[in-house]
Amino acid sequence: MPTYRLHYFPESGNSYKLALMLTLCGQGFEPVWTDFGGGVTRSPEWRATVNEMGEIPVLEEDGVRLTQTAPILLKLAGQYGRFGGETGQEQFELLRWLFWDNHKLTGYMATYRFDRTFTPTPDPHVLSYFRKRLDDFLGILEQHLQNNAFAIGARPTVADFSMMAYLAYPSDETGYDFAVSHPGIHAWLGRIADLPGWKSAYDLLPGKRLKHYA
Ligand SMILES: N[C@@H](CCC(=O)N[C@@H](CS)C(=O)NCC(=O)O)C(=O)O
Repeated sequence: MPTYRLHYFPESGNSYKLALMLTLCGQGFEPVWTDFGGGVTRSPEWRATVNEMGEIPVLEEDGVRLTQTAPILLKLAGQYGRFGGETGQEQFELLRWLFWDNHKLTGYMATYRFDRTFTPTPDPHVLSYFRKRLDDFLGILEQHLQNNAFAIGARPTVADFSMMAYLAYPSDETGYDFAVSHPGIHAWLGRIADLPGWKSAYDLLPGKRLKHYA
């Protein structure tokens, strides 16, 4: 069994993707809380010794540092034989949603939520630009989930964990009440939360929180 250490901060949906995948695969990890709000990941020392890309999360597997959640999720899916694609077509679909998530859904939701909720004076024009883009992306996901139980069909995969992570935080952080605005997304979040062993982000990622302004 490999030993895992996860460098994270609790509000990091990207960290939640990995924490949830490890948990659902029955793997424990040592949580390494990181002072993101204090600027640690911007320091030259952290970038030189932990992640040259200046990003959280970092997953250490038997001391080897891994970054970028999409390839890490795919690697874990292969290692544990769970939540991956089983055919070439499924693997293609899985990658399609992972790329879309990283570029569009997570990319915008993470930035929107951070600015909206965890910064003292967000620029309303910037927030409104992000919100407009997100409304479009969430509409696309809603439409897809009206016809599919999970991202690539009938069973959950790492594409679901990637897309779900930022949407599963409390609505006073995301600024969306999906039960009201996006019933398909709301029902899909419920299906993921019903998976055996599922835990919320703040259950899996303990420690000091960022100041909540919104
Ligand atoms: N594509 C990366 C995104 C990681 C990411 O953006 N992490 C955030 C925190 S959740 C971060 O460290 N941001 C620093 C920055 O954008 O400067 C992944 O999937 O791991």
